[in-house]
Amino acid sequence: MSTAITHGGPGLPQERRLVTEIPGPRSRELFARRQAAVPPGVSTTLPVFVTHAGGGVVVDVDGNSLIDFGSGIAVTSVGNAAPRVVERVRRQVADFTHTCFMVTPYESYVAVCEKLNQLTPGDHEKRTFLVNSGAEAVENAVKVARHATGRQAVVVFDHGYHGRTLLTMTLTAKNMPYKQGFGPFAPEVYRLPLAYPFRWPTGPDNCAEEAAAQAIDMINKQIGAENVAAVLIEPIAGEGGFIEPARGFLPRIVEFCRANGIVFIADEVQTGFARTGHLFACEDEGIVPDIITTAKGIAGGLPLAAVTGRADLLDRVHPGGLGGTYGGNPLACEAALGVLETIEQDKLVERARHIGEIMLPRLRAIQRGNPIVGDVRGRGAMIAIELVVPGTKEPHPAAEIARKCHEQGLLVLTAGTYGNVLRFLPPLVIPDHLLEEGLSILEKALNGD
Ligand code: PLZ
Repeated sequence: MSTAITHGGPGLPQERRLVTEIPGPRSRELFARRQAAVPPGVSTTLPVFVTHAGGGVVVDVDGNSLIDFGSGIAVTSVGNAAPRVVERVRRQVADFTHTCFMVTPYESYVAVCEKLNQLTPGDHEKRTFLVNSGAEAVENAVKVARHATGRQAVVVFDHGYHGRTLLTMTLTAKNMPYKQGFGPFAPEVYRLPLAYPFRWPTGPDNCAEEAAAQAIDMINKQIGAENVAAVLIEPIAGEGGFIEPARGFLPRIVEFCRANGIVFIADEVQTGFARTGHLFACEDEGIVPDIITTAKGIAGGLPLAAVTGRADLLDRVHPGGLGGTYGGNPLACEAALGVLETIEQDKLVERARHIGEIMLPRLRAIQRGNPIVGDVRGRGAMIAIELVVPGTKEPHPAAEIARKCHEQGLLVLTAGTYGNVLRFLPPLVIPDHLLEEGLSILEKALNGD
């Protein structure tokens, strides 16, 4: 194992380096221990055990340095062990680790909420409260919407992913692996078609209008708009395969919600915090959600999530109706403040756009030469390719291509309702040469080299 490395962060050598096969012998040993101690229900994408990570690389116990196109599923957008995050957390852990904000508060929680109220779309008066995970944020957003409207129904969309708790698993579209055997599910959840341009039956051109018309008709006819507490949607479907709803679809749905007293909730757990080349993906079409849920990229890897929304909705809930022991833990809040400083000072919104400008043209060139690539899509540093059987739209499994990339030291993730999407979520601080090298590895894997 390399002895030069003493800690992670951006100081790690920014290089791909393979010194054993992937996974190497130390990782295989640890994996055997893991198999005996951890149930298989918790799966593993790439079974190398990590010792350090930073910039655009992940270093394993065998001394291999892999290019990171995953960011721990869109979490370490500022990089792993980002200096401002490390420094703030280091200071905080020495001062105090926890009091419970509901017992005796501390300033950093309030500062994070102030920042989110200011930075999320819309200049109306807002409130924020903090929880631990994306699922918890979504679940709480629904609680608030139901409480504020006195209604029960929640509308979600095909290909949506919202979490693994009972309610958020119910809100999630895909059965395997998320729901199979875990029922019964929560009541009053209704799923409608999503404006998925690549797979819309009449083609992409009329997708937005047709999908919106169908959704609105189904709400009116099957649920009754007056029974709907909330419409919940990811502005880009993440786990579902980085599906950007056809332009015009989201504004139409928002307009319908406004006209019918329905709370519009944007789930920006995966898309938030500069990932898409905006601070929040809703900004792309000027969407102002009533409530926005955030997590992942918010705190550089420390567990934190937030519910931000219209003050008149959030203030309705009675004292004590919202909370949790760890929500807005002081370490996570300091990390979030470090993340927000980093995004601003290091201009990571622009950096995300730059990543998209490198990736999209190269992926489109690969698509022109390789008919297995059916679609190239995404924004900023949230980019995907959808694989098909050449000449058709039959899904072609992404896992085998991902495995070839892994063997070559490129960490990529799969996604998609049909498991045929390769998604790329590099840390926003990844150097350009690693992006280029990663794309070359991907190109070879797709070509079967
Ligand atoms: N909403 C839009 O993407 C989490 C799931 C990983 P938690 N996505 C990664 C897995 O297989 O469990 C996600 C999301 C959107 C909600 C969530 C849930 O966030 O922090 O995983 O609870």
